[in-house]
Amino acid sequence: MADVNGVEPELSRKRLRHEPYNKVTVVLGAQWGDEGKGKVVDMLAGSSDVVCRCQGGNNAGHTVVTGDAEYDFHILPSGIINTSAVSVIGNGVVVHLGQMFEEIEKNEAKGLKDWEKRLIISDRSHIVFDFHQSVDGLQEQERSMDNSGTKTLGTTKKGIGPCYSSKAGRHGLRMADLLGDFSLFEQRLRNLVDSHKRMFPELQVNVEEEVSKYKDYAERMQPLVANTLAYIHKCLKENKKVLVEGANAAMLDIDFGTYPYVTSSNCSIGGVCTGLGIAPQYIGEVYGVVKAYTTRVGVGPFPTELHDDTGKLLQSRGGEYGVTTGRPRRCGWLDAMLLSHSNMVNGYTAIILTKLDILDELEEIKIGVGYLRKNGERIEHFPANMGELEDITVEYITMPGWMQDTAQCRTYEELPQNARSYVEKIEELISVPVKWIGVGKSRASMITVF
Ligand code: 2SA
Ligand code: GDP
Ligand code: MG
Repeated sequence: MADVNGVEPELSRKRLRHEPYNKVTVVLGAQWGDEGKGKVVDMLAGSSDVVCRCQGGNNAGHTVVTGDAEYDFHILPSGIINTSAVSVIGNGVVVHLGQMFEEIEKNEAKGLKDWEKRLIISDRSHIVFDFHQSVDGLQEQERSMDNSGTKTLGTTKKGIGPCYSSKAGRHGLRMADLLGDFSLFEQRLRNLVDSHKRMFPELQVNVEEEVSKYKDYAERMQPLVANTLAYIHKCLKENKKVLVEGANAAMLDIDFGTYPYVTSSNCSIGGVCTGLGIAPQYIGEVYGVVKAYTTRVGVGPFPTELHDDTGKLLQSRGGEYGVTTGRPRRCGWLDAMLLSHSNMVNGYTAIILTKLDILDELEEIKIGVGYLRKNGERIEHFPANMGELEDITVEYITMPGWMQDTAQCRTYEELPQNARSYVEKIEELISVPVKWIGVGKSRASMITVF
């Protein structure tokens, strides 16, 4: 029977079944972080209308080098310097407000302008309090005294784990609470402090100071907070280009990373859906950012780690120091077992290979291609058990280096033959094409392969 408008049900249903709107492009770290996501996002932000962060907090450190300045972003999306794109901090992100404002001021001094006109923060995002950061430090101290073998995790002490614990424990506070009835916010804040004090009696918190600080933040945040879910969907319907910037990386993912040596969010593709409210049918390109070797900052197993001069060379040539904490990053060879695992989780449509130039001086380059148990038995997939991972022997292939400066190369053909063979070997090992290759920090130092 026709409906009130005289439309037959079948026709009416057909109208409701629309093609997905415009699709979202996603940039994800494929290893243990610091692959160069900031630089990649800056490159893609130029042709994007919206750039979003979906998870993590200011533990992340994303570097963007423009012609005249070097920016480091922690909580702000790396697209914020692009004046034609709106930056969104999604519901899956945890935000320390004081440190966010500090980051904004620091970047204003470097030339960031009019950010308030193009920054939107989700009303569902959770607040990281100072006491979450103190608890992060206390938990690390406890772990260092633990005799069960975990040692410390080497967190950034930005309160990420404790804040996500509050979220999962359902007593966390969100931006929507801050902008709602303040007396209710104050009461919940006091309760949250009390519950943390019960867990950590040595925790010092000046609650009165906190309350008055947040009263001030409530006013400052009013114009910045919005329903980002509705905003993103409106943008997609209007055919706008939405880019998502993953923070941390697949091997730090709370489910698929090297647990417990991970961060507390889903840094993989699932975190894009839950951390922004983007359904899988709207996900388009998924770019995996792969550093041409491997680094890890913090504690935890690292099968292809180098403890020799080559490791030191990668660290010094690559400038491998944490952007948030300044800690030296551990360095090692590229690991195809790890990348295959990461690709299974994220389904990369293409790889962006960064820092190829850092390998320029090496006579030989190795790639880890298999894991063997001590008895010689082959391990087919990346192990879940950290004891097992710590005990494996890595099987390598060795490729000849190119011993030439690649920093000036701007086309794939200009790369030395051995560098191209290295790239093609990576494509073959993980069965994903390499779309861009980074040969330097600057915006210009990116080769488009296809
Ligand atoms: P947390 O603070 O709870 O998220 O730490 C848990 C683990 O996650 C690692 N982690 C990182 N790894 C690489 N890069 C990160 N960002 C900074 C950077 C790190 C820095 O860009 O360099 O400056 O040290 C990052 N954030 C968290 C962390 O090392 C723990 O292993
Ligand atoms: P992110 O966390 O993934 O954004 O990466 P980080 O910013 O923490 O670390 C990457 C570092 O490598 C930064 O200092 C970048 O400027 C630098 N970088 C990115 N791509 C390249 C590249 O292709 N070559 C070189 N030499 N440096 C790069
Ligand atoms: Mg980083």
